[in-house]
Amino acid sequence: MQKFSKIKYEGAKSTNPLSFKFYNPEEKIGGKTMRQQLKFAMSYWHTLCSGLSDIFGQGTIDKNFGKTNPMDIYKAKADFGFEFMQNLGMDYYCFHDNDIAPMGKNLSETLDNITQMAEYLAQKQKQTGISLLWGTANNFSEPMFMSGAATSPNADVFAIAAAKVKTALEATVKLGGTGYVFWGGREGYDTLLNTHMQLELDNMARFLTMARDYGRKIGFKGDFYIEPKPKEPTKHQYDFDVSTCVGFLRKHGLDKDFKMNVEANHATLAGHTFEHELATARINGMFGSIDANEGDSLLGWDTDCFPTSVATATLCMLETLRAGGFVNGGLNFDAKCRRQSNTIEDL
Ligand code: XLS
Ligand code: NI
Ligand code: NI
Repeated sequence: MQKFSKIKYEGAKSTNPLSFKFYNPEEKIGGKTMRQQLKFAMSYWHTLCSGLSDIFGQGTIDKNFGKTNPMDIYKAKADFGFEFMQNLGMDYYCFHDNDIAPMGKNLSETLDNITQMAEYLAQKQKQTGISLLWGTANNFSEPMFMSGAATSPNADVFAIAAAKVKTALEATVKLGGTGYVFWGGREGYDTLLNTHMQLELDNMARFLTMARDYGRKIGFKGDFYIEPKPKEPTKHQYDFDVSTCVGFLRKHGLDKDFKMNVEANHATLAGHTFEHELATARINGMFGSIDANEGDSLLGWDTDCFPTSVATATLCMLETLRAGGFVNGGLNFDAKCRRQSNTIEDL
């Protein structure tokens, strides 16, 4: 599937579309190389999993990499992904548990697949020197998570979500990840008429506390992150914006272990600028990591476009420098191609 080789810095005058015009990894800016300053990361889900489907149509690109057996498909994704990162000169990646391994017939088989694939990724990291920026668990796609995970009214769902986080944390620790993300896509509600909001928020705090305690117990030294988002898919999400999350974490004594993973398009969905959210995290001592993307001012959802606004990117990097630069965090491209950009070159 791979049709290009290493992408190089060729300068602003280059007409080669597969070259860097301004990103010169070894050039020093503010005492660090651009490579250290920017810490680019590949999102496993968009890059290696998304077939570019939308609610009106099936995918336009096949990401099975010529394989049919489930485990082989996921190994092929990893093989392609690491080659892709090497060609682009990316040093980091981020994943959800479900991105790296196929679902099994039951929960224990699914968790087992994740653990097996983490072994495979560990080998790939060793061969290439590429590291894990952060891991997470997908506790929103499967039907059982229709009313949330940690805030589901069903105790079994809470337990399954916890088991998935446990395994994803173990995989993150095994792979030396410096972050662990919680994005609560369905942790919220659609109507108060059938929602016990206080119980749900307390359950979310219990869930995060257990995850924090377990992570520290198994040797996770990195940062836990909350990734705020006000809506989509749920109408009202509890992790609305950075301010809301800071208040929640302080209330529940989690502010020493948690920081923010700020996503550009989530900021704009909350009615803020990206830099506002980054500055709010910074002044509260919770500047952590960034999901780099952009929205479309005419569309009211998370379009996950690649960032193209030089002005916004500049303000984002200014805030990053003001915060002292990335420590455990980095710039994860939580961004995907449009449906029509369905070739590997587009990627
Ligand atoms: C969705 C989120 C998601 C998180 C990881 O809107 O951005 O992709 O980054 O679960
Ligand atoms: Ni994100
Ligand atoms: Ni998002």
